[in-house]
Amino acid sequence: MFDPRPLVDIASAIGREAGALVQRMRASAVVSFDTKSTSTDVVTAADRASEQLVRTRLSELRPGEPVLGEEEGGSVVEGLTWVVDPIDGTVNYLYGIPWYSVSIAAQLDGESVAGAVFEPATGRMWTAARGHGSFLDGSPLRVSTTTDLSLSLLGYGFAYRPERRQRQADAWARMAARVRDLRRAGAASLDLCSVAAGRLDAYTEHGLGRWDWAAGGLIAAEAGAVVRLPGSSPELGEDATFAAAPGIADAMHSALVESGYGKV
Ligand code: LIP
Repeated sequence: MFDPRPLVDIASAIGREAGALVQRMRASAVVSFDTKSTSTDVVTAADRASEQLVRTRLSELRPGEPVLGEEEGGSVVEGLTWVVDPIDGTVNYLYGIPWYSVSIAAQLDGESVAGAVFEPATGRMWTAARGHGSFLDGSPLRVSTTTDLSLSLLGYGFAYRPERRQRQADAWARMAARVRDLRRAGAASLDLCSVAAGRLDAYTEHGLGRWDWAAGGLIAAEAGAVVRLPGSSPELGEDATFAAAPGIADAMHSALVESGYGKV
């Protein structure tokens, strides 16, 4: 019987080491950056150094297994693939906002079986192995027991393209009166971990990379969340990621559709 837990140990150890590098680079130098898809989509030298470290360690510990990373690319193949976001929440990192992670997942035929999300700024480690639960620093995680949409806390994000951001903002304006409140924290992996911990009752975002959700989506699912990954909920948008406490998942999904979120 396949046991994914050893893969969590590898992801955690490498994530912690890469996180220490990221933190040293943040502390020792003015963070310079380049841009990618738009002028606000940034990548720093630390992103690149972190991914190179993760790739080097994986080649040592798991020789021959492919890696898909945000900065150097790759692809998901049959069998085992490692999926890496070297810094998730790069804009937060650039501004010195301590809410960013190193996210490493192992996927089997494209489905996450092990994941670790490490917070370099705090040292907190979020983990999950498929079928074995999810944890924060070893303590079990469980989603919230919320059943009232109007008392739910909804996390969300924005696209980099200004024209889509405005359409998304219009949808969020229509959601604002239907939930307790909204939170935009800027790191998808940690938003998904927040759903797992009951710190958010739901989270959704368009346009995430596989590296953004591969570990955090498993952590949320193993904590009892309803998780819908890109391509599984056309009503929310082909590129939508959605995670919610089961008590409000259907009501939140319906409210988002009614707000026009699925058509932004
Ligand atoms: C970020 C996500 C965030 C999203 C940003 C960006 P990155 O990932 O974590 O949720 O809103 O646009 O995609 O680029 O920092 O790895």
